[in-house]
Amino acid sequence: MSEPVASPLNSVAGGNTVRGACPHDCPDTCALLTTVENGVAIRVQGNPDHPATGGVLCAKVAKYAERTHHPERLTQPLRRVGPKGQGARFEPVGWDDALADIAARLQAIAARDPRAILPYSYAGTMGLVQGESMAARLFHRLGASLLDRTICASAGAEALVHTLGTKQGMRVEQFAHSKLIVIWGSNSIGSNLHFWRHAQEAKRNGARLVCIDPRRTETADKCHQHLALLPGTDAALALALMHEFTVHGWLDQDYIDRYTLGWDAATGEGGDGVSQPQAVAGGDAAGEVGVEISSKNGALRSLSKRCLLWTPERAAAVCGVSAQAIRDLARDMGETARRGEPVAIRLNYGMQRTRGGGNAVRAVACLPALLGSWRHPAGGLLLSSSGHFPVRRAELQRPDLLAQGLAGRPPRTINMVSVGDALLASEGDAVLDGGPPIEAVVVYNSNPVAVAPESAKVVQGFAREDLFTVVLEHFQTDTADYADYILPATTQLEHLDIHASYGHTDVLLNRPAIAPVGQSRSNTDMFRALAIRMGFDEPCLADSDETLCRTAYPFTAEQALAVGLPAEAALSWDALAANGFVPLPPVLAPLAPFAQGGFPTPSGRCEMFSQRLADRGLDGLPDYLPNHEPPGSSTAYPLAMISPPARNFLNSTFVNVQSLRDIEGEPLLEISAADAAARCIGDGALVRVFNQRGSYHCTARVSARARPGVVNGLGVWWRKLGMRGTNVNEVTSQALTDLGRAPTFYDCLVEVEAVA
Ligand SMILES: Nc1nc2c(c(=O)[nH]1)N[C@H]1C(S)=C(S)[C@@H](COP(=O)(O)OP(=O)(O)OC[C@H]3O[C@@H](n4cnc5c(=O)[nH]c(N)nc54)[C@H](O)[C@@H]3O)O[C@H]1N2
Ligand SMILES: Nc1nc2c(c(=O)[nH]1)N[C@H]1C(S)=C(S)[C@@H](COP(=O)(O)OP(=O)(O)OC[C@H]3O[C@@H](n4cnc5c(=O)[nH]c(N)nc54)[C@H](O)[C@@H]3O)O[C@H]1N2
Ligand code: SF4
Ligand SMILES: [Mo]
Repeated sequence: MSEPVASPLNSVAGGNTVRGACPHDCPDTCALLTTVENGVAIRVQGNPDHPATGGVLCAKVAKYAERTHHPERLTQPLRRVGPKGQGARFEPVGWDDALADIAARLQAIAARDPRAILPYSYAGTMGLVQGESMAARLFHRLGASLLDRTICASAGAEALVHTLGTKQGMRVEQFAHSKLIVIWGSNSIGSNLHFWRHAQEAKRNGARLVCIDPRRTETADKCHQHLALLPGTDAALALALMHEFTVHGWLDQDYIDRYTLGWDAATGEGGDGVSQPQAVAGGDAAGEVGVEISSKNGALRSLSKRCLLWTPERAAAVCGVSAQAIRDLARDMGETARRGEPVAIRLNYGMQRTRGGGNAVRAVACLPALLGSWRHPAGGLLLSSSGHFPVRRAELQRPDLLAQGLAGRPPRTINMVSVGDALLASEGDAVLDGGPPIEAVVVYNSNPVAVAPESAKVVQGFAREDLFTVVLEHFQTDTADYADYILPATTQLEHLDIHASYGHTDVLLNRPAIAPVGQSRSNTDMFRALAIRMGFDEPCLADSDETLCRTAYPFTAEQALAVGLPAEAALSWDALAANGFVPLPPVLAPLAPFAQGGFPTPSGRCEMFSQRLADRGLDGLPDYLPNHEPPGSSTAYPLAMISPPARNFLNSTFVNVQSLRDIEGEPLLEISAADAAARCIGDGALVRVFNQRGSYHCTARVSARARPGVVNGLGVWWRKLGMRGTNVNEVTSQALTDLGRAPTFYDCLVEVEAVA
């Protein structure tokens, strides 16, 4: 092999360089340039022509060639011999034998009840084709369980949809022109590097930067103000900011009157809007867990009244920060807005991983409307830009095939967060959603044994001898150790795909740069092959990757109109194929999208009060909901633990790339000097982190990055590459968030002890 693999879409960017897209679960969706020599990818760089990438990649993906040509890459199908789990042994098997046996085993289960088959996938690749296109078609046709893909972003997604009406927001490049940027629940330098470039430009232009994060991150280091609040207390802070905006007259009453719903009784049809102060206070204090803090009957309709209960002092006590810091932040935001200058919030995922994460996002998402920040292109908020993309999901995924597969049975959905409980559940358990026990799991684009909460149960579930497990992977991950078959998958350098982004507003195309390594096959190719062996002859189960790419978006005026968009929303396939990226047309990604309201909610307003939530028996207004495990509420487990990403890993991806693991060293637990001293823990000591669910070992890093009362367990290590075969998810719980059925990784109490 000397040339990049031949493909109609494999025209090179110049010489031996191929244009692609970063596949990872990262808001930045960078445009890649891969240099190929003798069939080997020797270098992966950022495409300088793509403005959002600016020619710069993060340290992880700069190592993508090392990962792709890793000596431990899976290059042939494998069948397990001997017991499941860490140390499991496998033998090579031919593709035909592997696919025939897998098809036969799945069909035997499907003959009884196809819902006993669970596909388990997430965002190992964000590609629309190698993600849920052919996979979804096959599992729909089969009638398999549906997977509720909630492990990351669904609390915030549901919150945004119930407040702004959509997952849309500011254009990311506009942050460069903001005058005050609040980075809320995000470590931009580690997780959103290309946003940080714009924030730095704003800073050079005199903008003030504020970081709201329990951890003193490298991003916090570079901001003017850092509020190190306790995990899960963001809604209290947001309500206190509203309090200050109100009492100091910083509200944009004109914007509120025209474009919002639920701020005061006039726009919200009355109701007292007042939750019970004594009950709310219960959330602050130890031992008063679970006090419901407001009426859920939909009668409370006035956020202006609710926020008046949240003095800075009261929020300060809940958040564990000073009242003055809250006043200062409110003043900065309020006075900047009053001067007519743009205030921008970069809201991310940190706050979503606690019980009240959905309410917290709703509360924060109300702030730009109160200040009128949406009037400016450089003001407002950005959580996710994914709602701008006109992805033709139904055409890609063909949910219509499900009825055929189910043959009269009701569909059943399994929440991926509860996979531990689901695998161990018996007939009738609620977590099985009315369907049968799970008999087979097909895992692709995910590593649940490492990333899902409450490892003890996840491991026990995957270890079931009667469970048939197939894992499509690049490497023998912790999950692959439990497989009956491991199928070698291509990486982004070896397959075709098309991308959206949740941090910018460009569509990207990824061309294969090299031939599949070894005998590896793309996810789509493997699912097409399984469909044939299962005897499914629907033509859509044979669509090529190029056809799937062309299906992903409206590329003609007729296709745009057919999905209810104006003709000018159609994308240009030719421009995408020529450049590797194409910006969304302005009609889909406007500057200042809500400058004149136009929120796509039922009322057309920014819904501070949501009738849709009230109709579900939930609080129609955002409120502070204490954690499932409130900091300070347990004497046995006095420390709150968060487990944010390690900068050089991407979730559990890259943990096995030596050059990156060398930088991270070993699993670390950041702990404050006071908490360490109280436990006789020195810097560098081996410690055990434990609670009622389990324990794991790591190295203590006594550090000002941890605030007193909170410990930071960094990164989702591969269990087998960490210490003693475990990782941080031994202690996290399967409890869910208020909205979006999402995980509560950062709502977790632990104790820490030195290990002799
Ligand atoms: N290098 C790197 N980049 C990544 C990832 C990775 O693993 N590594 N993961 C990717 C994925 S899957 C995602 S979803 C995104 C996440 O993207 P972001 O949310 O932008 O990034 P994180 O670094 O997870 O930042 C979350 C921050 O929230 C803080 N935090 C924890 N609890 C709370 C809280 O209750 N309130 C507030 N205000 N802050 C809190 C954490 O300390 C952490 O610094 O990043 C993506 N990018
Ligand atoms: N404690 C704790 N746990 C967490 C988090 C946390 O902050 N703290 N973060 C959570 C978050 S935000 C997320 S999004 C989840 C992420 O969880 P996952 O989506 O499971 O992410 P990864 O761990 O990166 O695993 C992705 C796997 O997909 C594989 N893969 C990549 N591309 C392909 C492909 O084309 N084909 C196939 N077959 N496989 C491919 C990779 O090799 C990798 O092993 O983890 C969650 N878990
Ligand atoms: S992980 Fe994010 S920052 Fe790194 S190359 Fe991919 S998209 Fe860019
Ligand atoms: Mo995520």
